[in-house]
Amino acid sequence: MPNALITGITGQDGLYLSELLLSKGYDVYGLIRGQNNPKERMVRRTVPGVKLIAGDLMDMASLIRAMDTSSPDEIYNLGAISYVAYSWQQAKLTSDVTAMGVLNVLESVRVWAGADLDRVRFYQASSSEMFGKVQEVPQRETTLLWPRSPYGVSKVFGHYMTINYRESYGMHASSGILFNHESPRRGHEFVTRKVSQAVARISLGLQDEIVMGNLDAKRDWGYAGDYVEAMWLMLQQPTADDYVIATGDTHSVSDLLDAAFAAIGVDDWSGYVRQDPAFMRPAEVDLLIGDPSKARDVLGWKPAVGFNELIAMMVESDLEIETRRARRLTDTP
Ligand code: NAP
Ligand code: F7E
Repeated sequence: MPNALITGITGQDGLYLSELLLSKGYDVYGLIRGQNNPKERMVRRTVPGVKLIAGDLMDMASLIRAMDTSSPDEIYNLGAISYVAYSWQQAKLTSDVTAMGVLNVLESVRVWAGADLDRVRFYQASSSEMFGKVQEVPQRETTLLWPRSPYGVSKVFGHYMTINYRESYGMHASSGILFNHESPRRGHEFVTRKVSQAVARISLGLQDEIVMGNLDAKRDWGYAGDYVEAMWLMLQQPTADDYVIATGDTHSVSDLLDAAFAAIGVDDWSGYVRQDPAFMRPAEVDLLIGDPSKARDVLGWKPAVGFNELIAMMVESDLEIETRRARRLTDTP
């Protein structure tokens, strides 16, 4: 069975993709950064079959060592500084990791594989944030890119560098332009998880309100478990290409609040939600909605989990987590 190397193993998608590849019999290697990474225990517990390799996207030597250790047939480059709001605060670091990190991986593969480059397949985690100030609705593979944040700009660099390695070296390098995808494993900094956790805590009487930013922004939200299937499918194609992965539906942040509060039986959430300019962004992406027809026609991919089901799943999971946490606190002598 093939070997796969995943960067970003500690993230939401790294975990789902590892589970998928392990279930298919792959030998899975994950790049983990930092000395004593606090998420290492969680990864070892959640996906014990994954072999961890120390490395950093900013350190090309460590990437070449990771290639040597894992001898990958497939490389999934999921590692990034991925929180858009944070990318304004650390624009240079975001560029070093999220933009230059892609070049470092591509160049490591090229140097390491040498004459056997055609044996390796590469996936780049591109993003709907590249569409930014959208020039077409819905957005598709050919839509002009107009990023609105240092994160978006970095992803555009990685996207075109992936295409360039495909065109320059004939590398099997594909780019998945994924729209927002969420799950109970989503980081707490992202709006869906922030809301699902807060709603669960409000339901349990542990919190009084949620402080939010822009409630009018619209996103095409899907389920991460569905989206990692699309990543794998891209690398099984005879020819590398770029694909939009999306549901084709869009919802506002207000709709997200509707769905999350409905899951705990609350119709009118106005008394629980406060807005604060601190959560507004210097430049917002107002509307994202993807056209996934190429992925459907070529890959045979379609999402299984819809918006309301996704948000209900996240609230239910956070209710369990917060209940357990509250019990542990009352049990403490
Ligand atoms: P995530 O949960 O934020 O995970 C990001 C991963 O990148 C973490 O494992 C993190 O490791 C790792 N990382 C950060 N800096 C690194 C560095 N210098 N060297 C090596 N690894 C580093 O992101 P995700 O939601 O799983 O998304 C996966 C990828 O898809 C990202 O590239 C993201 O930009 C992209 N994407 C995500 C979405 C979405 O809606 N989720 C949509 C489109 C594209 P630590 O835990 O050590 O920080
Ligand atoms: O924001 C608005 C915010 O941080 C969604 C990343 O995975 O998807 C993600 O990027 C929307 C924005 O995700 C709050 O202004 C309002 O309009 O959950 P988010 P994102 O910025 O769309 C793309 C595809 C990626 O590639 C990224 O890596 O929600 N919003 N109030 C808020 N957002 C947050 N985080 N917190 C708020 O309080």
